Amino acid sequence: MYGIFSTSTFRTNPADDSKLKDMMPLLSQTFFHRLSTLSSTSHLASTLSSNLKQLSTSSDLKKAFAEKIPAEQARLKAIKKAHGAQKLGDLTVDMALGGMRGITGLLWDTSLLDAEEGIRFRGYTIPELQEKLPKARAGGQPLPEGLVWLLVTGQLPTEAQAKIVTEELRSRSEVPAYVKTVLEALPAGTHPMTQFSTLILALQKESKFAKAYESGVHKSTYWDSNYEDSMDLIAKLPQLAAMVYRNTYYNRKYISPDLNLDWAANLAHMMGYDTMEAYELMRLYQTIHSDHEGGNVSAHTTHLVGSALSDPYLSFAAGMNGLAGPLHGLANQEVMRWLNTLVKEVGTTTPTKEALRAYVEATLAKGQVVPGYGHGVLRKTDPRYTCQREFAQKFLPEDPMFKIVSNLYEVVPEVLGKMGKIKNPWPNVDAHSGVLLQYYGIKEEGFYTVLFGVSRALGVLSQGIWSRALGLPIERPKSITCDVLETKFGKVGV
Ligand code: NMX
Ligand code: MLT
Repeated sequence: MYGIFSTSTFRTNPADDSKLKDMMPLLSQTFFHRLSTLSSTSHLASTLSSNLKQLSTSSDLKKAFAEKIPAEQARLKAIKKAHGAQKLGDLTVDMALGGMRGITGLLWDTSLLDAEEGIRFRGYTIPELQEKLPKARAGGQPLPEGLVWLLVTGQLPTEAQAKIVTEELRSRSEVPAYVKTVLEALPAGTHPMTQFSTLILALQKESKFAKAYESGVHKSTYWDSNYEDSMDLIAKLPQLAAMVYRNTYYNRKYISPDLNLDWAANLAHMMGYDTMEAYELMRLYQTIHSDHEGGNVSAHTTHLVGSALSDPYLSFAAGMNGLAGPLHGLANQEVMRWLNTLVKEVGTTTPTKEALRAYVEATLAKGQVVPGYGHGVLRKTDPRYTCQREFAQKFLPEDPMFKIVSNLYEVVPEVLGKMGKIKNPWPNVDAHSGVLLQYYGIKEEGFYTVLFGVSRALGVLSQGIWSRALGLPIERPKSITCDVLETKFGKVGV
């Protein structure tokens, strides 16, 4: 048998397909109505190209994507021709020495971050996505599959189109048997993110992009095998993640996929969590962590490595190694460790605000960061924090850990602000996610970043196929030495 679990129960129902075709004109009309209402209420019009706004009635994601390519290629060419010599900003030495902060140097179409407002995915805010993307349950959380359609095509999907992505991912989800061998060969104590990244790399032998390149395909077709790899990888990631989870914390007692479930619910299921609320949380979690424009470490790394025409497995694994850093995605693990230590040290799950303040101050006094606070671009509370807070207010308002997180929101910004150097004292996405997970029983914080990583694939791989379709070049910024700086601007006494 190929694969770890039998997937023979899964079949696409051909009757469903023909029903969908019949429904398409009606669904298209509804979608067009939704889109036109929306473009007057958001700045969608300015962020989507005219090509991407054209309605697609395609019942196939790859076809819908392919239809868009020629016009987007032409658009980029025209932008380069007309505006190529325009300036995007002035570069200072501080910027070069300060982690390239404030330097605009990347094209990233799937999302855009505003310092005050937060993230927009193809022009839509998180509350807009919660309202407009198809859902598994009425009034519930968005299906990440609908987000994939949006990120790849630039258009909100119909219910039917989101379902098509669910089916496409199911059909690609089988994980080769050797993956389990690789996983179980890793020494006990290997961090879940290292396991996750290793499994992604192990799958690289499946790369259709690498094979196509080796066989000498024309560069105008790179997007095709890149799409195949990206969708194969997105489809398999829930199972890889769940295997890492069960390998690390549950004695290798793996749980087979339930191929009747959607992509995110199946992840919760394979981890061992089968309640409606756990499914809903996973759908929300996987939606909101997916993309945060191009400059964050995981996105930029995936993009950089991909620019060398390394295939999606190689480039995404590299991105995951960046996500595993404590100033980036590992912060969700660090937040939960920090909260657990807080409860242990103060000796109660209902600490006063004074006790919280003292704990935050003690953290800073030790020369450590307060995890979950601050951001490289955002200058307000992260809307991803806010929507998780709303979820908590609805489903776990009395949870002691949620109450601690709420009280910290009232204490930490003031303490951090007093340091005088932090540019954003407000909470980011990681300040909240662990509290929701622990409430539903997922208490193993060492695994949290893997969940972030599964979601991040949706954004960075969607952008990746566009990068290949647009023929974006290999990245190669210029670096500089201290000697050059001193020669150029003068030696400074120390
Ligand atoms: N606690 C303590 N000090 C902080 C914090 C914080 N949460 N955030 C920033 N600072 C310090 C920072 O270390 C720097 O100090 P120094 O000059 O001594 O090096 C100073 O404030 C100025 O930093 P900023 O320019 O405000 O922030 P920067 O853009 O350099 O870094 C982060 C952004 C996110 C790396 C930083 O805010 C941080 O370390 N936060 C805590 C870790 C975290 O939550 N990371 C998750 C980010 C979101 N994600 O998912 O990736
Ligand atoms: C992210 O989601 O990637 C983080 O918020 C970090 C960032 O945007 O710099």
